[in-house]
Amino acid sequence: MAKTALVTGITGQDGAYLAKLLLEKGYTVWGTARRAASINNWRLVELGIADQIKTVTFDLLEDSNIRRAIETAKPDEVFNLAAQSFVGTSFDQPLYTADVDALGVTRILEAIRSIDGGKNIRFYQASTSEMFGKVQAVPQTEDTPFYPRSPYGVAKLYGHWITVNYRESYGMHASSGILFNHESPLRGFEFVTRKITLSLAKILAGQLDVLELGNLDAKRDWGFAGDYVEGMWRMLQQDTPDDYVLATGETHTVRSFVENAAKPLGFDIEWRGQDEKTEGLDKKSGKVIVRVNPQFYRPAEVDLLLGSPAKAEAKLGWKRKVDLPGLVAMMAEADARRVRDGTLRF
Ligand code: NDP
Ligand code: GDR
Repeated sequence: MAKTALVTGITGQDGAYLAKLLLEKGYTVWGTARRAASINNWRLVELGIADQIKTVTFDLLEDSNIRRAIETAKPDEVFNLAAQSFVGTSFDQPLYTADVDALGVTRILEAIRSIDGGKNIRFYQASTSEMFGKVQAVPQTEDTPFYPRSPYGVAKLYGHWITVNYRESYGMHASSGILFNHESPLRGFEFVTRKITLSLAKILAGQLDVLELGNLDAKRDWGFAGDYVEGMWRMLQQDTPDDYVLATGETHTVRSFVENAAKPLGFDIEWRGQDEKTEGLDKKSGKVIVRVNPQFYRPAEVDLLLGSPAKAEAKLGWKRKVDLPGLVAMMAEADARRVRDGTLRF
């Protein structure tokens, strides 16, 4: 029988890709959207699925609307992707971030538990490699101790453990995906990969002079969001709930992401200076097109993330398909086309 899913945060990057996947699998898909003057559904429009989603108004801060959303959608599976997801903002809004990313998870789990003791609804929590923070082992696995380095990471750690706790306390089918960074042409503009590809496209079109960045030496394990939503879905199809790392097993610096994104656009970057004096010169035009601005440094940084997807590969049969050069090319080309054609959506 066709299943029904409720996806919180469906207007975000992962929500849009997951909704597309679930529709392809024949699910009825309900998505939650925050009340706003106009719904921010550009990603669903870009994927051509906006009119196939049933929407319900919802905020993770409000207990009663969470219960109503679940009673209305009657889901077999709930994917909790909604979050204040920007690490930088969590330093400015730590209490809000905790309310949404930590307590919000408990609100959903309680709402699910209040229906038949939570036995008939499967739950996915969007946990994160930010929980590893100051890493205690390389590569990071499901067994690596956590040491979060931001209010976001701390809040997500609560969300992770409350999911484990409801699984163990009440026998709920609750799983947590510890996902490393995953990107796409639908990534939010404030995240570093999309900031890089969009800014370089604008520089190419003469709409921007310089791309300003923070820490160029941070290392991340970047994959493609389209691959990662497949892993989320697979977690909920298992007989037994569990926690899984999804990662590529490779790590790269922000600096090398810039170099890789610049190449297909015809730029050739040479780095000069150090730390906050670093500049990236385009050898062809002789112009500085990248500059460090300490405004984008974080009070505490996560220097290195590198995940091991071994458990997900063995137990879920999951494997990422897109590698870093493929991801960078996909994003750089999409942004160059949007800027050229004037089809950039917000
Ligand atoms: P996005 O920032 O693209 O999307 C976040 C979604 O959450 C949006 O739909 C947003 O709605 C919604 N949202 C924000 N605040 C609230 C709230 N108070 N109540 C209800 N909805 C809210 O994130 P991603 O798609 O990239 O990530 C999905 C999830 O996975 C997040 O939980 C993130 O923390 C986590 N994660 C992401 C990783 C990544 O690399 N992308 C890696 C690991 C974990 P609106 O459109 O109204 O703003
Ligand atoms: P992250 O992603 O914090 O890993 O969280 P982000 O792209 O914001 O930063 C990655 C690294 O790049 C460095 N950096 C910059 N970052 C931004 N945003 N802007 C800049 O100008 C800049 N310059 C350098 C950062 O310091 C950092 O080291 C993402 C989010 O999707 C989380 O929700 C998710 O949980 C984690 O990935 C896994």
